[in-house]
Amino acid sequence: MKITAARVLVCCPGRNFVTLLVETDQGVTGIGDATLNGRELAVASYLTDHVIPNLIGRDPSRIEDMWQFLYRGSYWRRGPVQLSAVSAVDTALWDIKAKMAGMPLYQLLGGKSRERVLVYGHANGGTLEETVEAVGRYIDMGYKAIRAQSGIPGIEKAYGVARGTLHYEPADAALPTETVWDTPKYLRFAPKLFEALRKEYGEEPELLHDVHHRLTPNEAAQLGKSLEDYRLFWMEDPTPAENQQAFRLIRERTTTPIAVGEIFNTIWDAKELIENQLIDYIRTTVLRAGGITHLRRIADLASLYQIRTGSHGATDLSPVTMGAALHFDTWVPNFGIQEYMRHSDETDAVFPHDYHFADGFLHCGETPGHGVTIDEELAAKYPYSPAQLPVARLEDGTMWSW
Ligand code: CS2
Ligand code: MG
Repeated sequence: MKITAARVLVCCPGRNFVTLLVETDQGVTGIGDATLNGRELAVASYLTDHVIPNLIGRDPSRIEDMWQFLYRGSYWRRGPVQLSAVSAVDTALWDIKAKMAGMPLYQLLGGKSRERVLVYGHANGGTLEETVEAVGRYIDMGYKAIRAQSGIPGIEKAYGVARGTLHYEPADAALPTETVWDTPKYLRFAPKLFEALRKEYGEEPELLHDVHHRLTPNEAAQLGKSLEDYRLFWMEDPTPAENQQAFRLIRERTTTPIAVGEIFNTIWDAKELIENQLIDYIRTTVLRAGGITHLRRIADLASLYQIRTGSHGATDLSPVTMGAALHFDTWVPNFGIQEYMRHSDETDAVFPHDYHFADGFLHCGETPGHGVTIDEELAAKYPYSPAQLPVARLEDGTMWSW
């Protein structure tokens, strides 16, 4: 079996997506997602100019060897651009293998470990009251787990809050929107939000919260402690993880569970966090961390330390990633939860898929492969539109982590 052609499609059905199609001499095509929010064209070029010429004529069934060739074989390795490209190839090759086998992808991984995949949705509001209401709407839709983000008094354009009634889409302008951050205001506000949520909805709904790398380790420990009474499912990205040891300071001072890893690209980014049991959930995804092939290694390492998976699933990961992730989630023994930020109707129409939501869970389909395709004709109607993620500064102008 041989790869005969590969193509990159960039489209913008409501937001930008980069999709890789790998064609074979058996007439089977595999599809992978290569979207890197705000840096889409860098990955498209990495694929088109540097990866695709290497794919032609190779055997697509040699997934592991291809992974090693593209990662180890590349002298300049690691980072989000390379690994998003490698992930797209890997996802497309698993799609091809499963289609050739006539099986849904989870079967090739070892079969089902569960019947359905617990997901969390995104509730947000401009004020505490609006956020409480938004969480109620998610409960009404059947969600068992809900992430709550809120506008914060005195902070303009807080992370995670949608403008108008639209879903939250942070990449909102061709050049980054400037936002302002204030840690003391946030630390005073956050416990009030979760106190109000528990008061309104009781003990049962799982509540999650994303700190989005904004705090120092000590501040993160303060936040974690102040939220302990409200029993969060997790506190996400409490501090940047470049220095993995920083999490020791948080871990030693609070029992609030910690989730990290949506921006990680390899097992090396998570190694110390996992081996020292500094986190509870690892958020690496099929798309950002080397496809199914590498994510499986990360999940296996995590399983030795009773750390569970909680894959990133924001809207900037295309339905192709969601489809592949759901097969992974259906198989992986140490599954925790899957993020599920709903795509817009335009996005869903461009990427027909066989997964579906019911009663707070996503169910992957039984179509051979990962179950997601692309309608190329429709995609062509939505050309690429430049959009970058915002940046954050402190009130005095200092650059901060967004
Ligand atoms: C987030 C994302 O979903 C999450 O947890 O942190 O919204 C993140 O900001 C985007 O994926 C950035 O592209
Ligand atoms: Mg996050």
